[in-house]
Amino acid sequence: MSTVAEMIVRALAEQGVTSAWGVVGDALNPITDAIRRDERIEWIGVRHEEVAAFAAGAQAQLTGRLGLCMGTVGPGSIHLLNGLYDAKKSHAPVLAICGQVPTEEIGSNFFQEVNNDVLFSDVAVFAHTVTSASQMPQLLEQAVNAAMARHGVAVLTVPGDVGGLELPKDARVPQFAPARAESAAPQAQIEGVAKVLNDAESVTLLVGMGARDAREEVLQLAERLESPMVLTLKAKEGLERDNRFQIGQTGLIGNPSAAKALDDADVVFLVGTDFPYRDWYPKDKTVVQLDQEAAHIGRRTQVDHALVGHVQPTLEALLPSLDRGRSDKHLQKAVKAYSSWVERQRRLTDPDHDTTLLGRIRSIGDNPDERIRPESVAAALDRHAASDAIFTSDTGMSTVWLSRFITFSGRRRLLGSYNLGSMANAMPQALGAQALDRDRQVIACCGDGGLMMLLGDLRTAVTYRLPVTFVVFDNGRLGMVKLEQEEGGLPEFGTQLDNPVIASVATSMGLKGLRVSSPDDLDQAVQEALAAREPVLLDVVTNPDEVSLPPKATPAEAWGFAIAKAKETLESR
Ligand SMILES: Cc1ncc(C[n+]2csc(CCOP(=O)(O)OP(=O)(O)O)c2C)c(N)n1
Repeated sequence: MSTVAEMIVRALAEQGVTSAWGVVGDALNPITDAIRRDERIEWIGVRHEEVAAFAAGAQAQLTGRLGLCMGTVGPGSIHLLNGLYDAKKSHAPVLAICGQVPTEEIGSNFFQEVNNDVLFSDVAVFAHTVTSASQMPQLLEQAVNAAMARHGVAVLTVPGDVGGLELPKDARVPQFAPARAESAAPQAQIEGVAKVLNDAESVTLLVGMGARDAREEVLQLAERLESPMVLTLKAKEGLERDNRFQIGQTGLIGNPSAAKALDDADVVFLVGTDFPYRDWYPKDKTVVQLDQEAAHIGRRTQVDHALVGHVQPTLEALLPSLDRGRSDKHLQKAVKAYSSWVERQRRLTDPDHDTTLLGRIRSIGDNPDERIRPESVAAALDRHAASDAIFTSDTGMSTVWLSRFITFSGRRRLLGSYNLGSMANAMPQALGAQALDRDRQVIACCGDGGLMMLLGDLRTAVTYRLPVTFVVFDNGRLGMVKLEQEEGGLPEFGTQLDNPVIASVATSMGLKGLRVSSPDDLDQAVQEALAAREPVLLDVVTNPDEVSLPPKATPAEAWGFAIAKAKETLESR
């Protein structure tokens, strides 16, 4: 005889789930007890359920397998929401098992009762409540199949009295659907696109994470077309290394050579990307888009020629039809511009070098020379991190520094809240990554604002022996908002953070806490933090005035920045 809860846990363990993240509580008791007895899934009890959902989403993104998180009745489940939205928008298959009031009370506005099927209806591809044992295993199968096939969130709500119900004697063993086969776009589409590409003088590729498993084909495409390749942030991992065609990112975090290469091309070829920023697509180009989802075609910019299929088999079918022997002028121009931008960036990490306009504007305020530049922190991490390190970055300026200074050579991986754009993601995602493999180096690049939002779960790293390196860009600010305000010509308001000494907080929470505030000590501190084989928090006091201007700042933004600085200076006098 087995129960609903036991069936769920057994089936999930057999599906490859290795961790369950959540906070225990009444309605979940039969399920968490089944986890305890089964022993194949590690229970990781967090301090806030949002952390559970972010961690499960991180695991799903890194492995392609199902992530699992749990929240108990009402508020415990509501707390999952933000992390589940991140999973949804990152296309991560995650199952959330939520508690519910006893079945006889459902609908009576009982204590803590929330209608989960309605609550999760926007975030989930499947959200249903199990009210009897006879619905199993069908509801579980549908939930897992929906999450896996539609790369999204499934929510299974289990009232307290249902988890412990015995299954009927003839209950089936759950069976999950195999993955869908990858298919190429139709031949007629491929032939049409081959002609467009062969006729074009210059082609620039914008490549997203949909192409991550097609590295060889994408490189061959760039070679055949002599095309510069702009990578989205999410495509950096896997595609940046050993790639002479790549010219970094575009968009707010990007670099001017990427935007220019897109502007200069006759044809822009979007490969496996849903890059959302409309303003950063070039105008009046012939646009080709390859995506496995027909619904993604043309939703960011007008598209002239569509290829609907998976990237790898479609490019494999397209490549033989592309002419060889094209001029490499367009490629060389873009690569040269990119290399000189990289060199200028590298000089920014040199503390003695600040001759830029930005540096001069900054010096209107106060003398920043003694403070650590965040760029230098990212550059030091890049130098000393392992070639297979997993990086996570918080929404905020740390994502900018990471995208510009951390290179994704070797087998490094990268996670962030790059589609939802939630703060506080880096720490929980790092916990999720580390629980998959405690021997692999995991580095969380956290904003001080982001870290403090879910601070309690630093302790989870200690409790579960997750030796993450948390690096805090401690600028005492909501830095990205400060930048937005200044670009809009507003004086800085509401962005200052009255932080405690974050390293000391970490120490009292049982982590190794290190604090560094002088540029001279930075490199040594980064090495020491990365060498620790325990949870460590490196609190780097960085210069809050260090901002990054977008690669194509409009005159209005540049003026706004100058005016804001002048206002702040006058007001401080
Ligand atoms: C949950 C959430 N709240 C608010 C925002 C808006 N927001 C985006 S970045 C940011 C500031 C981030 O500050 P911090 O974590 O200190 O990083 P910094 O930009 O200073 O590096 C804010 C408030 C958000 N994206 N997510």
